[in-house]
Amino acid sequence: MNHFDEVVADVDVGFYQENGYWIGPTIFTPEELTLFREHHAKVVAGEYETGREPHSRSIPAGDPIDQIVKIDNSYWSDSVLAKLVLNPTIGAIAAKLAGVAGIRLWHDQLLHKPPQTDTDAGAVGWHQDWFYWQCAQPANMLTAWVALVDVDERNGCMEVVPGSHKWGLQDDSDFFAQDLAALQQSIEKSSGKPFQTASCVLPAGAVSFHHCLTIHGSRPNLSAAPRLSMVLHLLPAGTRYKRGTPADAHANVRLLSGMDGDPFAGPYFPFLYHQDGSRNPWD
Ligand SMILES: O=C(O)CCC(=O)C(=O)O
Repeated sequence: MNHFDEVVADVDVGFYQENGYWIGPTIFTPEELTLFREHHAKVVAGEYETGREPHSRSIPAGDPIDQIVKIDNSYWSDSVLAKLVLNPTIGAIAAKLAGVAGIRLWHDQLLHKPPQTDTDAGAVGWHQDWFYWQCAQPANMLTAWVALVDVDERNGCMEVVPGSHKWGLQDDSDFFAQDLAALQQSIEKSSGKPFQTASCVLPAGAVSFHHCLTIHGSRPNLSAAPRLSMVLHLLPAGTRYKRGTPADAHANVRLLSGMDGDPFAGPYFPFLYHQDGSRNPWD
């Protein structure tokens, strides 16, 4: 029996399939977390251990942190964060939840949500991840959200709308929207469904998973310390490029030949896990 079979039971897979999310186990030790937080802070400060820039960052290094910092593909810049992002246990759990043989990285997202007592600027607007990823099909992708500190409602933990992965694609996704109430109203109107949320409360080192069509977002951080996390956007092996969708401008499309049906594969989409055991990060 593989280790992940002990931490994700069939009942958990059923919960994920029914609700579009699952609160997973604690994966990382306090010692690992200390190291991850140090390297997370280095990347936020623009200190890139590998000498390579991340793919993108929402605010330049050195600017005052008065809004959420979002850095994509931080693992290019830091080998310690790369170990977290390519964690095979997370990959194995994701494969089991999604019912697939192998899991690759789509891209990572380093998040630093500063304390925001006087403004809403730390919120993450309601969205479905696949709204931004329609170029990758089928829509069976998922996300692993790793807490580097304890997260709860006080510091703006992620909230999901259970079951919303069955509502189909909504047009109103907006990660950077700050008025959550207005966005909720608009999604409720277009979907015809009432919005109920569940909080993803996690101790440091634990991971939650959500389906790429699950609506999620988060409120501002009302605590005194930053909310620190690493987000692993994951790709079932065999996911292919669909040409001509509204997401054709996604950065990952530029890493392919451009042919309709190209597999998202190769070194830019490293494996976290494959059930045949022949996992090769740079395959
Ligand atoms: O961390 C948050 O509040 C939102 C993260 C998110 O959008 C995601 O994990 O896909």
